[in-house]
Order: sequence, then C-alpha cells, then structure tokens
Amino acid sequence: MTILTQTCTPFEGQKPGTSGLRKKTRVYMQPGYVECFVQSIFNAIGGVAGKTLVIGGDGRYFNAEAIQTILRMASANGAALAIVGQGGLLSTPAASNLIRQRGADGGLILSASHNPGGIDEDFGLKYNISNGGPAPEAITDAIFEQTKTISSYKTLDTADIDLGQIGTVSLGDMAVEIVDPVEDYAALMEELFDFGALRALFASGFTMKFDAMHAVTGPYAKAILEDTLGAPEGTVLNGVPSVDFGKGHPDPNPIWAKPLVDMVMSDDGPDFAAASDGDGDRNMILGKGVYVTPSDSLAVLAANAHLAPGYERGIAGVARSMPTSGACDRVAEALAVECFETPTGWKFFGNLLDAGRVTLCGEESAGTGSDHVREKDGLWAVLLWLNILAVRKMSVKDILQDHWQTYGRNYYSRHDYEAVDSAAANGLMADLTAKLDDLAGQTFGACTVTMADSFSYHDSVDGSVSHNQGLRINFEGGGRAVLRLSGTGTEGATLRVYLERYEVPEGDLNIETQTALKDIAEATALISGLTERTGRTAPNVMT
Ligand code: G16
Repeated sequence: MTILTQTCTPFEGQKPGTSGLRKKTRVYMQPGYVECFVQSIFNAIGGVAGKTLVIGGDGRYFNAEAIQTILRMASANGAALAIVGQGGLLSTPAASNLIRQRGADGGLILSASHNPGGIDEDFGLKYNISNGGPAPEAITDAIFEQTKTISSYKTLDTADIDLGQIGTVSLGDMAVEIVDPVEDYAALMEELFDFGALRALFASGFTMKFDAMHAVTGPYAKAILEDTLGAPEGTVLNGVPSVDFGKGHPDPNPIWAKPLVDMVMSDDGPDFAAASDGDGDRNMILGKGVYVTPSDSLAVLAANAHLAPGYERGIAGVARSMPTSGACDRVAEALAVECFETPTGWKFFGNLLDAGRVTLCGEESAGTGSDHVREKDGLWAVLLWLNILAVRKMSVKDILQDHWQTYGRNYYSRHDYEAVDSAAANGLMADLTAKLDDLAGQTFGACTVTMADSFSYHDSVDGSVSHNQGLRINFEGGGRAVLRLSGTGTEGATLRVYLERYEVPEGDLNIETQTALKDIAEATALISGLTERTGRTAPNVMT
C-alpha cells in the first residue's frame, strides 16, 4: 500500500455554513472535491497524525463512497485509529457520543441533515471536535482559509474496505474499528431515562408512532422503543434507512411529516407521535390532536426535566438560539437558572455546555438536546417526553395547556421562503439592515416598532464575538419578528422570517397560530418589502 501525494486546485465556495459544508451531491461527486475539503480540515486542525477519529454518516447517496475516500486519506495522513459505524452509519448524536465515550480527537460526520438525499439532491460533511460538538467558528474559518489555497492531498493507493462486519481491520498503518452504531447510544439513553417506567407505560396500552422518515434513526428507534421498551412492532414507521429517504424530505415538520400529523389529528390517532430527520438530531413532537412547536417543547422539557433520572438534580441553565421563542426564558426565570440567547447553529452551545452553565439547549429548527452529548438529539427528546408522560400521567395536550396556564403562551411560527433569488434576498437584508436604526417609533399596519437591531453574540465563556446573526424587530406589546438567511440551503437563498407574540396566562391561549401572528406578519412584510422583493405572496413552509 503506497501513500500518494496528489496535486489539486482549490474549489470555489468550500465555506462551511450553519452546520458543515452542504452542497448538491453532484458538486461533492466532482473528482477531488471531497479530497480538497477533507485535506483542508486536516490541515486546519494541525494534522491527524497519531489521532483517533470517529467517522460515520446518515447513509444518504454518496455516503458509502465518501467514507472510503476519507478513510484512505485519514490513514495516509497518519491517523492511528478510525472508529466507524457499521455500514458507514452513525446518527449525528451517536457520533457525538462516540467521540466523547472513546476520547477521540474529533470526528467527520457525513450528512446534509434534513435536506433530501440522492444524486440530484444534497450532501454534506462536517468536522466535530473532541468534546463531540460541531467545530466552532474559529475552526470552520480556518478550514475555509485552507480550502482557498489547498494544492495537494494525501491518500492511499488501495481498494475499499468492507464496513459490513463489526471488528477491527487495518488500512495501511491505521486501524479501522467497525462498531455497532446503536449500542453505545442506547446504553447512554438507559442511564438518563427510567426505562422501567417507560416499559410500564407501553405495557399499559399507551400508543405511539415514531416516523424515522426512511433515515438513520430507524435502527436506533427500533432497538430502543420496540426491542427494549416493549412498544409494539410497527410503532416505528419508515424505519429502514435508504439512500434517498424513500424519495422524501427527511425534515420532521408539519409539512414534510404530514401523514404523521394527519394520524395524530384523527379520532383514533395514537397518544403520542414523533419524527426525526435525516441524521437523527432533529425531532418533532405531537400528541393526540396537538402539534408542539420546538420552542414550546424546549420550554416544557426544561420545566419537567427533573422528572427523569438523568436530570433529577435539576438543570444548571438553558440556552436557545436567538430566533427561538422566549418560552424557555420564562421557565428559566421561574427555576432561577441562567438563560442564554445564542446565534443559530448548535456549535454556539458547546462552550456553555462544556462550562456547565447550561444543561438543556434548543432551537426553533426542531433541535433539542442536553449536556449528554454536544449535538442536538432527536430520540433523546422523544425519550424525555415519554419519561415526563409516564410520570405525570397526562396527555401531551393537557401538559401543554397546563404549561401555558402557568407561564403564558409564546405564539410562534417560522415562515420560510425557499430558493429565492440570492441577489434579491441579499438586497432585502442589506436594505433592511441600513434602515434598522430609524424603525423605532414607526407604525406599520397594526404594529409599532419599539427596537430594531442586528444581533451580535458575545460568548461569555471564550469572549468571542459573532456579528450579523439575524435582524430583530420588536413591537409594542411584546411581539417580535426576526429575519435571517439560512446557512444550510443549497439552492438560491432561503429567507427565514420568525414571528412571535406573547400572551399572558390569563389571556386567550387557544387562538389559531397564524391568526395570532397575522398583524406581526403583515407589519414585517411592509417593513422589509418582502412581497415586492421576493415575488412571493406566501411562504413555502410554515412551521
Ligand atoms: C442546522 C444547525 C442548527 C440550525 C439549523 C438551521 O441543523 O445545526 O443549529 O438551527 O441548521 O439553520 P439555518 O436556519 O441556517 O438553515 P441541521 O439539523 O440541519 O444540522
């Protein structure tokens, strides 16, 4: 086996976004594309000689080929050990857990998360650091710098290895340990949750459906829910991972998981339902007749986490991304714990988790997690909900009503305008930024602006500052709109408009969400010139 040093020329645009480098699959399939990006990662982190890396992905189209490329390169660059999920599969939270459990130096996760998979769809790759979390901005910036000047990469002159059998094999001087992707993760869940209570819950006739959306969580959910906790076979739907996610869009929201939503809204629907995304880090929570917004889910979990064994001592604090609703802030206030507002992107939670400042984190984009790993974790959120349901013996709907009657309700919705012309979207954001300072005091439709700014984050742990993390417009009465451009899309620009309004516990807690937010949506459209600039009269997706 020979180590080869191949010359290469940089590819344009290998700039990691909100979560790694996401591109069309065919872009990734260009000869040398994966190699240039992976060598740039290795260069940016001071090489991988003697290091241990965890490598795995969500099983989407090109996962298998890219893993072989990365393994050859890791070996040629001197890595000592690669820990790989059997078949190349690892959910993102399971990869984070393996990095931590095995004391690895880092990991490479192959996923474009909730984006569809296939040769004409999306692919992605990201680097996670030794705490198990996504690389912070200082590292992703260094990777991007490397991609601009990369001139050679190292690889091995050897055939693919078989990742189908558990065990250890050699690849050049590097050992490749192929592990069961589920085992360690399932053991961690058993430490955190009362599996006895969950078994009793299912034995009592409690009904649940979990939609794995043909993605990586299927084997995890089957092993834990059906095989371990005794949920009946068939509880897990679409549980076999496929390279194109059954030609679906593995994004657990009311649009893409509509069949599941329809099921829980019907008279004979299950007591509880949930879905997760392509790589298993997102979740959607539903109860009979009710959809729980991710922001509300985070707040309910924060208020009730102490009911699960892993959190019985209470939570140290809670963090949410800035566009996420303020529902969890009210819980933090009641619990007298710290609450942090970070930019969008799980990487911003890492320092707070490492410093022990927060125990739970969450985002409006269907992500919730805790200090058990350094990624958001879909199945973890489902199990915490189940643990709470088992202890409180109430329906999801009643828990939500009780929560709003205690803390009030943050009506909340995100409107996505997808594949907008990039120049139009950038122009909208630039012009809005320019007039932010003049907005306070002006009235648009039924709403008067009280404050408008561009969000900057000051990391209280490492002192770093991140600017331009979304435009905030606050209205009289406590309403709010946030506008930002997505950092995970692969086609044109995706404009996200986040709308929120608070209602006190004594107020009307059961208004239809879009009706409750209508005035704020209209004011935001007037302020930003949304319709004229994007040519859109309605969003593609409302969550
Ligand atoms: C990623 C990030 C999340 C972020 C989400 C949406 O999630 O890890 O922190 O909230 O993207 O980001 P954006 O609004 O920039 O598209 P995932 O599940 O796609 O990895």
